[in-house]
Amino acid sequence: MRLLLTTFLLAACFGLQAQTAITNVQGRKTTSLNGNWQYLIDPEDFGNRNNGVGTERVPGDKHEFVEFSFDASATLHVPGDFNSQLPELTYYESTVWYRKQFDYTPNGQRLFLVFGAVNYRADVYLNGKKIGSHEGGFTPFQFEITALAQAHNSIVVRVNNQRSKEGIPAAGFDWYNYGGITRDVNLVETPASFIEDYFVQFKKGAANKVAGWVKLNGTAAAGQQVTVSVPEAGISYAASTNDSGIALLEFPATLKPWSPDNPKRYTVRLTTGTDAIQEQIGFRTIETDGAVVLLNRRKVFLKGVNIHEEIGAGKRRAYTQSDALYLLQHAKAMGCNFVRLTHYPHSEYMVRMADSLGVLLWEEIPAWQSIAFDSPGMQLKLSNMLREMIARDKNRSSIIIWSLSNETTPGPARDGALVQLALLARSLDSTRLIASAFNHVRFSHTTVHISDTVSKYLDVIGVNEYLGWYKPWEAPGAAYKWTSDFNKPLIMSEFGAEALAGHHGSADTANNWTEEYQEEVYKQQLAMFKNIPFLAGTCPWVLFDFRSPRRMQSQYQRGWNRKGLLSEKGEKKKAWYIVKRYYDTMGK
Ligand code: GCB
Repeated sequence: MRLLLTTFLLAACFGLQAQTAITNVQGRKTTSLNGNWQYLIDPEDFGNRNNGVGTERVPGDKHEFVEFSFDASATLHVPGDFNSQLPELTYYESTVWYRKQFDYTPNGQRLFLVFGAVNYRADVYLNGKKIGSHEGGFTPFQFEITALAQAHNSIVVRVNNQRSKEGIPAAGFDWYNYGGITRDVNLVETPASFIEDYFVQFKKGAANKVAGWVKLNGTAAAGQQVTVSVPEAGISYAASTNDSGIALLEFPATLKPWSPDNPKRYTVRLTTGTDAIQEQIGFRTIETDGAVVLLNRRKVFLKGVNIHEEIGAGKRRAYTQSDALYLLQHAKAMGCNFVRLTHYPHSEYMVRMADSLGVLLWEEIPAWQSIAFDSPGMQLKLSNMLREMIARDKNRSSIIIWSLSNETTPGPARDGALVQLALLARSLDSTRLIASAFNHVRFSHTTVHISDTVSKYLDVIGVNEYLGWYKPWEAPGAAYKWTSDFNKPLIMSEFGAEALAGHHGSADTANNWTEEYQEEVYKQQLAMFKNIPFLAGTCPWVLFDFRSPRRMQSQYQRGWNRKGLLSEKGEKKKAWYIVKRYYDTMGK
């Protein structure tokens, strides 16, 4: 009874919820729904209130008055943000309705409609009926439409990118709020009983054992045999599913470990009586020992950089495979072996590209600064985002760190929420490191102390500090000392300063936006880093200048955060060479 009531209350509060997307969409039988989608711009969100657009209401008779129609509308490209596609949408933050029609011939398979990401809210209608909603702009979601699909179909999506205090991120954030159906949309066909999800990685700390699970979906999911094979390594392992349709895996394996120097991946095949799927998976271990990060049992220094999911030169969200290549190649060119994907899960192309190029990744949910941790439903929303991120990317060897938040303010509500998230992340994936980026460190002149108590629950502590920019130096960088309450690795997850590329002048005034000032900040930072014995990695803020409407300095910023080591066009600023030299001298 209680369960029924809870289910009812949840449904009443949240309406029809989208499902977590199936894993490895690329490895399935798909029909792409990318391309041109018709649209209606609805700044008042009127079509939502009178509830006619989603259901594609048509006049009942010649006296009924309906004031919308997709039929003669122009189109927006999907995937892609809407802001960069039409000048009138440049700063738009409200509702856009999208419509796509498709034909379908039933063939006995199950059918899923999978969205790679919609920023920020999506209400999805199929053939005039609402099939569910999703909140959160950076993770995939799906609906099973097997019973609803017809010969001719019409999908309508209400996309709304309005900021709100209860959103994640909340009302204010320092990046461009690109709205729209920003990632691929696919129809995925599966057999009645199919491989829904799986986790195949080295067992925590064991480079000679693979462990994980395979989860089947369908009425006959229990008691099925699942075979996992890695042909190149001569591995074939069979297990049976339990009553929940899950087969646990654990088998010895001699596999070359994946690393930035040798991003070796294996074709891994999963087979059941009715389904088969395969993909390229790399295997590596990642651990900490005191303040050291160990990759494949060897100490590694994380030579990182922060990247936003943006192609600045095109003033648009990045969303293609070649965008991913472009962004990661620029990180590699600076000598990086590590990238922090700020401040949200980037597209799946990005993590798969990192797998293939050999780039280690920090991936995080968009719990950025002023999240309303004590508002009802917030924990559930945070947990959903974490689950969806881990569900999508848990087989990617590039990902070594799940991050829970960025620059949130300590206090009972935040602390409780982050501890819950840390426990959840560990329960979903015991193999990776858990981190958070903090900015509340204690400065006492030239001593900096790390004391955020949530660190107890983390493997790696991230600190964002802007000495030389938001906080003036009190002495040269070399005079600073760092101490910590925790014997854990520190990643300097952000530091930097602004400079307009090509603008030169003195190195001693912050607000002249010169390359020389930015360069000097980096020199002082690197001098300081030499004194931090527990430093395990660094991530300058940020690789490219990026768009941020809050940046209104009219000579140098003009809507851009200028902390890039590269301009939005890829021009190297002087500080870029400082970081490059630092990383080159650190060796492998
Ligand atoms: C930060 C934030 C980052 C901002 C950056 C800045 O601390 O984490 O999102 O863009 O500072 O430039 O102010």
